[in-house]
Amino acid sequence: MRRSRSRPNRNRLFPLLLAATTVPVAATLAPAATAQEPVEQISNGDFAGGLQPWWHTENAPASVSDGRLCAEVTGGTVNPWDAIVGQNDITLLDGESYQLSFTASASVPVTISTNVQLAAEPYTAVLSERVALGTEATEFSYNFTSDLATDGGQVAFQVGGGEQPWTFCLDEVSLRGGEAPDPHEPDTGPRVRVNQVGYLPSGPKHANLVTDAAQPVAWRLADAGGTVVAEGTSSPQGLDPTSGQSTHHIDFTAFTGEGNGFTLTADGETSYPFDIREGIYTDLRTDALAFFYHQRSGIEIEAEYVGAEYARPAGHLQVPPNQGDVEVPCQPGVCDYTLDVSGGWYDAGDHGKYVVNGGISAAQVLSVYERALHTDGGDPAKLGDGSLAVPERGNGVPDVLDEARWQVEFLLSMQVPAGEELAGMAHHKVHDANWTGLPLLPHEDPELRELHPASTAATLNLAAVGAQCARLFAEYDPAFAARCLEAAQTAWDAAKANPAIYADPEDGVGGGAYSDDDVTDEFYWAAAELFLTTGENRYWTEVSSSPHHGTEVFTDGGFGWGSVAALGMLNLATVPSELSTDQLAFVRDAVVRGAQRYAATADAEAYGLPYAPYEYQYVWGSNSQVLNNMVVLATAHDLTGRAEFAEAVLTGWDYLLGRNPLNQSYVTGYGEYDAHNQHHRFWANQSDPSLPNPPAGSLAGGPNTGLQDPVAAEQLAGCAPAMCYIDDIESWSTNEVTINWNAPLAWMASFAEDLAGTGPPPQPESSCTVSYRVGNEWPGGFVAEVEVTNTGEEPVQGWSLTWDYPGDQRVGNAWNARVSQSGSTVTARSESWNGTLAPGASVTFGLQGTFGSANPAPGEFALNGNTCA
Ligand code: 9MR
Repeated sequence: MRRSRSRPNRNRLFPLLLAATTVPVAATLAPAATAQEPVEQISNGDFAGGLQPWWHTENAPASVSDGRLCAEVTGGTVNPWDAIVGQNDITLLDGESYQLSFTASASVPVTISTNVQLAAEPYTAVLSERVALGTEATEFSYNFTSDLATDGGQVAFQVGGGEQPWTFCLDEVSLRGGEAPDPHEPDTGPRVRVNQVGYLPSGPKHANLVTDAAQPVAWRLADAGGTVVAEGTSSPQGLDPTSGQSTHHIDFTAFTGEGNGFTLTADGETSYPFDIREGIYTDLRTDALAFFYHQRSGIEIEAEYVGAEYARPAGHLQVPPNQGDVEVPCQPGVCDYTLDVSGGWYDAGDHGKYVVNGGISAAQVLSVYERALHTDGGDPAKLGDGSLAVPERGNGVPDVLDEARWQVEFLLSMQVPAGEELAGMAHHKVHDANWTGLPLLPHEDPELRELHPASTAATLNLAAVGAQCARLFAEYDPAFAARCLEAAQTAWDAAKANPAIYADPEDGVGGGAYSDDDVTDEFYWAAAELFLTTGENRYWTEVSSSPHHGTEVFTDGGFGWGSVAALGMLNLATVPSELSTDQLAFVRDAVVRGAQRYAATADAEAYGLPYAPYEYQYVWGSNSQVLNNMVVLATAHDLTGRAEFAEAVLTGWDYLLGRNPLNQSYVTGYGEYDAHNQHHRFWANQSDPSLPNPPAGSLAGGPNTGLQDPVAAEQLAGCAPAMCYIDDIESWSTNEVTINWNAPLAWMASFAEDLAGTGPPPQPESSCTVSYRVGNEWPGGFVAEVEVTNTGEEPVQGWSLTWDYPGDQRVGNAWNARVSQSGSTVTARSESWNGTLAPGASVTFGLQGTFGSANPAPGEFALNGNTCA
C-alpha cells in the first residue's frame, strides 16, 4: 500500500546518452565567470556542513577537520578507483559547459584521478584527469562540456592504487555550469487530505479539500466496494497561512461504521484509502517502542527480534575499527580519566549519545508505563513482560521498563566519578571527534569517541530520570532503584553546587551541541521528580519557588529537550504523591489550561493540528512539538475525561498521518504515502540499496522553516511553513529520526490505543444551565450575554461552552471569554482568571456578532462536552 509515489525530487527524467568512450575536453585554466553566474552543482563543497553528502569507500575513511575533508587512504590497492571520495546525485546537461575546481593536497606526493562521470555502470566519464598532488594545498580547475544528460552523475576523486597509506585532503570543491535545478514541486497527490491510516469509529473524522472554490462543495464517503455510505458538503476555510493553500473542511464524524479501504471524494478528487476501526494505533504503539531497541548501542541487534534486514553487530564496544565506548577519554584538557559509557541509545541518524536529549527520551519512555499505572483507561498489562520483541522479555519486568533501563544505565555511567573535580555532575555527551558520512554502520565507525565537559543541564536530566527510575523499578529491582536514586540525589547536589555550567554552543563537530543556557526549567523538572519519588520537603520548596511554577509552561511552541518544565508539571499532575489537594488542583489546572490552549489551536488551524508556534516558525523536529502538545491534551483528557481534549489529540494524529498540506504520513510504514528516507547511517537505503529503509514506526522530524541542511536550503527555499519538508536522506534538518521524537510518538500511540479501547467517554448527567440573552440588536448586528451556571457537585476547572447557531450568525469580538467559531459551531473558553466554576457558581461573558436575515437563539449548549439542561 505504501511508497506508491516516486520521490518528489526525482521526477525529472533525462534521456541518457551512453557515449562509448570518455570525451574529456582539454583541461584548461578556467576563464573568469561571465556576466550570468554559473550554477553550483556541488552541495557542501566547502565542508562547512560536515561530511554530508560526500561519501567515501571503506578504505578511505574521511572526516572533516579544520574546515576541510581529509581521508586516510590505506595502502596496497591496485586501481585508482579502489579507493574513492565522491559526491552523487549530480545533474549534467548535454552540451553544457562546466568548470570543476577544488583545492587538494597529499601527505606524500601522489597522482590521483579526478572524474565527473555516471555514478553507476557504465560509469561513462565526461571529465577524467590525472592530477599530481603535492604536500601544499593547491587549487586545480578544469573546463569541460558534457555530452551526457543525467541526474545520476558523480564527482569522484579516485585515490587508490598506492602501495603505502597516505592522507588526502580536499576543500573548496565546486562544479559550476548547467542550469539551476527546477524548483522543487512536491507531489502532494489527491487534493482530498485524510488521515491515511484511519479514524476511530467513535472519534472525530475530519478531512481537507484543497480548492479555491468560494462555495461549499459536495463530498461522498465510499466503502471499499465503492458504495456511498455518507455524504455532505464542505465548509470553505479560506487561505491557510501554513501552506498557502485554500482549503475546505470536511467533517464526516457522524459516520460511525467500520471497515477498511474507505475513500472520500470531493471536487472530482478521491483521497487515499483509509480505515475506520478500533485498533488503528495498536501496532504503532509496539513499532514506536521497538525503535529504541533498533537504536541500542553496545549490543548486537538480533534478527530474532527485528528480522534479518535490520540485524546488525553491536556498535561501539571498542572492537576495531570502533574506538569506543568502553574506555572513553575526555576531550583534551577536560579530564584525565576514562569512562565505560557503552550501551544506551544512539541519538538519531548519527552515533552520538547526549545526556540532555537522552534524558528526556528515557523519561518519556518511562512515562509510557507510568501513565498506564495511574490512569483509569490505562492498562499496564499491555506494556508488560512479553509485550515487546526485546532480549529481556521473560525476565518478569515490563518490557518498556527493560527498554528504558538500557538508556538509564548509560545515563548513570556519564556521571563524573567520586573523587574527581565536579564529582556527581554528568558529562554533557559522548560522540565522534569528527562528523562521519553516511552510510556507516555503528560497528564500522572508526572515529575517536570523546567525553565532552560536564554541564548543569545534563546533570539535572540525570537527576530527573534517576528519580523516576527509582520509583518505577522499586518493585522489580530494588538494588537498581536505589542506585538510580542515589545517582539522582548526588546529581542534584552537584547541580546545586555548580548551577551555571553550560554546554558550549560551538561544540558541534562530530555531534550536536545541545547547548542550553537557561537551566531553571531543568531544576524545576529534577526537583519535581525527586519530590514525587522521595516526598522530601526540600525538593517541594524548590518546585514551589521555581519561576516555572505558576507561569505558563505550556507555550504555543511546545516543550522539548531545551525546555523541560512541562515534564515536571505533567508528572506532578498525574503521579500519586504527597501534594495537598490545593497544590494538586493548582498543577492540574495548569495542565488543563495548557490543553485548552492547544485545543483552541487545533480548532483554528486549517489542518487541525494543535501546534501554532510564533509566526508559524516550525522548528527542527516540529513533529515532536506537535506530539508533545498532544501529550498535554491527552494528560488533560486523562484528568478530566473532556471529549474536546481527546478530539484535539486525534486531529493531531490526523495531521501526522497524512491530513496535512503535503499529504504525507510522517511515520514510516503507516499510510499510503509515508516518510521512508529519513537521515540515518544504517537505514540508508536511499544512498545504498543494499541497506534497509527505516523500520515501521520511525517518525520523521517534519517541516522546519530553518532549512539548515543543503538539500532543504536548495530544494525548499521560500517554502510555506508546513511545506518545509522533504523525504530525502540528506535533509537532516527536516527528515532525521531521533529518540526524543519517537518517545512522544510511543507515548501518544499508547494513549490512543487505550482511547480506542474505551470508546467515547461516558457523558455524565447534565450539570449546567445556560442563559443566552440578546441584549441589543440592529440590522445585521447584535450583542449577546451568556451566563453559565455549574449545577453539579464538582468544581469545573477550565470551562468551555459550545453551541451551534441555527442562523448565519458570525461572532466578532467577545469579552470575559475567548470565543472562536468554525462553521456554525461556536466555542467559548474561560480566561485564565475565571476558569474555575465552583458548584453553584455562575460566570457571565458577552459577545458581539453579525447575521444576515434573522438572529434565532441557539437551542442547545454543552459545557466541557456535556449537554446543559
Ligand atoms: O533536535 C535538535 C534540534 O532541536 C537542534 O536545533 C539541532 C541543531 O543543534 O539539533 C537537533 O538535534 C540533532 C543533534 O544535534 C545531533 N543528532 C541528531 C539530532 C536531530 O537532528
